[in-house]
Amino acid sequence: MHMSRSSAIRVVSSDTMAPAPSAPHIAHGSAAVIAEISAGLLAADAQTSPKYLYDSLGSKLFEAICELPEYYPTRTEAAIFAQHGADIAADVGPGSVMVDLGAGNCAKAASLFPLLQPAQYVPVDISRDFLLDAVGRLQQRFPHIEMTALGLDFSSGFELPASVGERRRLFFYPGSSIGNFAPHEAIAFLRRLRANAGADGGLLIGVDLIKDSDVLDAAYDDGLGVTAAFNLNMLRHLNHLIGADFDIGQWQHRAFFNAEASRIEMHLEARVPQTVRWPGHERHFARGERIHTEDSYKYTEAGFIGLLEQAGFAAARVWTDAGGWFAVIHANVNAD
Ligand code: AVI
Repeated sequence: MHMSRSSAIRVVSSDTMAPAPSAPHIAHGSAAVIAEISAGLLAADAQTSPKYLYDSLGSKLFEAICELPEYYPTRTEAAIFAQHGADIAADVGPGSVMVDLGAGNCAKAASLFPLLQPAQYVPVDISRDFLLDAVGRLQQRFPHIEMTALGLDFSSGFELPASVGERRRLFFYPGSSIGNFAPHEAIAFLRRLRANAGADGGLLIGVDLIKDSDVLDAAYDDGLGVTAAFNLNMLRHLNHLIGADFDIGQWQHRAFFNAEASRIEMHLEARVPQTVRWPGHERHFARGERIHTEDSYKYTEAGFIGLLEQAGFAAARVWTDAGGWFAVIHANVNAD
């Protein structure tokens, strides 16, 4: 692996979000995006992929969610890193190639650089421009760490390019984002990481744990209504992408813990009967009918370790907070 004090930041591929508000009936999404969204909206139980929560306003609303008193995952995970950082770093070891999945502003990983001491940092995010800004600033603070930014959607499969060092790859996937995959999808995703990690690779991941449903419900339906705005903003984004005429005032946010499925479900519910139109299609929604917009799965420690094992990881170490609300897990590739 090449290392230099003034290593250039490489951007290997790009993908951009399309956030600006637009008039209904003008579609700005690609044909594939329009087809995917249309199929979900026309299904008997209407649903959309949670990735459409994240246009530029949606990303800002998610940042605001992370500041809410009710939304415990971000601060609980940060507290685990603050309390157990040295122990985690000893388990991981210095000199890894740290591949940060969904890096955003790279702040979480950067706060761990002094402890984890990676040789190379590889932030991956769908939002290339945002990433470039963040990595540019970071490279100045940490000139001895080689940085290679990857602008790509890693959720739908990826191969790491040759510019990413092959020895000791550490996938860093904090924030319990793994919970936004259904368990079978999570296993498939973890298997892809395993395949890209090499024989001496590993994974450092944040996982949200099952807890009292009142705590979970409040985290996804906060008093200030920020999560409601985050969810409703998806309709604005869909109007832009497929040229639909969703009237946001006619919809309301619903979020609740489904204990049987061990997941928070987020939905948008029609306040009144209405027909939504977009080029070539229309869909009638009865009052109270819902669009399922996101799931956020919650695990037991043992349940998640079982998932890791099925995906080809072994020797997991787990750190949790005193309340057992959240877990940070380090697992190595099972080389057997
Ligand atoms: C990004 N992801 C881990 C968040 C979660 O908790 O599932 C997304 C979110 N949805 C509503 N609030 C936060």
